[in-house]
Amino acid sequence: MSKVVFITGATSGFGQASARRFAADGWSLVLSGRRLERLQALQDELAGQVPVHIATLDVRDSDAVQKVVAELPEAFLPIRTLVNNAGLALAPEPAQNVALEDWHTMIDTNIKGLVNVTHALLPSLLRTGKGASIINIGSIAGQWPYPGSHVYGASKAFVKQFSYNLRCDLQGTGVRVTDLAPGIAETEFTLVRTKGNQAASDALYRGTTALSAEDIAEQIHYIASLPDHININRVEVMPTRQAWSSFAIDRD
Ligand code: NDP
Ligand code: 8X3
Repeated sequence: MSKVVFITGATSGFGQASARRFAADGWSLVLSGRRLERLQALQDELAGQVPVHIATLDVRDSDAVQKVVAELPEAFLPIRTLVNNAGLALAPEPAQNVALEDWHTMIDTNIKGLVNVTHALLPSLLRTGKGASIINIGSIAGQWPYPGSHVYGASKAFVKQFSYNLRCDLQGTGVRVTDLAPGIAETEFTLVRTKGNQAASDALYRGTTALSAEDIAEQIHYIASLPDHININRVEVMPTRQAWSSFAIDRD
């Protein structure tokens, strides 16, 4: 029987590249996201290779999450790997200038959305048991502070600690949990973060070599494909051309 991966945020970036990577290895795909046309295009692209089930889903809506999971076709059960990838950053500016609504959107998506999907799929992952994986997409922003990261970084710190804590409770079930924390990667992430400012997005990635969506998809597939007895707790991946910076000192 083919292994099944459930990917949130499969309409772009890491999620979309992961769908292609798992398909190349013969996994069956459950692909979700809010943009139906993109899900359909990806299904059209990959359905010749592997079974593909698509579901429009806003992870913030816990009832919708439960419905999508309840309506999974038998052929796509049980789930072996959950890739909790859907997420976003907003308002890369000082905290004191940010609209409360933007903070709420990040909390609702990156924290509550990830929790909604995890809760709904845990029974299926437990049915798989040995070899099952939850791969949570965190960020270097969950480990390292920087200006303009405010709630985004804090939400990814939640992802890290939730991953570790889940591991504790799932001990003995065979279900593995990983916090995969990428650094700068060129996707639609900055376009979303700047609310559609293509010039700002282009400027961020210009003149350097960011990670690609495919780089991270490769990591995700690798983690999911390790022998059952290996759990990678956390991976932090930066491009070679990104590193930390010095402390900021306020001077007279
Ligand atoms: P993209 O913007 O390219 O993709 C984000 C995906 O998340 C889209 O498929 C989008 O789908 C989905 N998404 C956003 N909000 C929701 C929602 N409410 N419900 C369901 N799906 C949602 O960005 P990336 O691929 O770069 O980001 C993927 C993950 O990686 C995020 O969690 C991000 O925080 C994290 N990350 C990104 C880094 C980067 O530099 N790019 C670095 C470190 C971590 P749709 O709009 O169709 O719903
Ligand atoms: C996004 C990566 O470097 O913008 O999670 O914080 S970064």
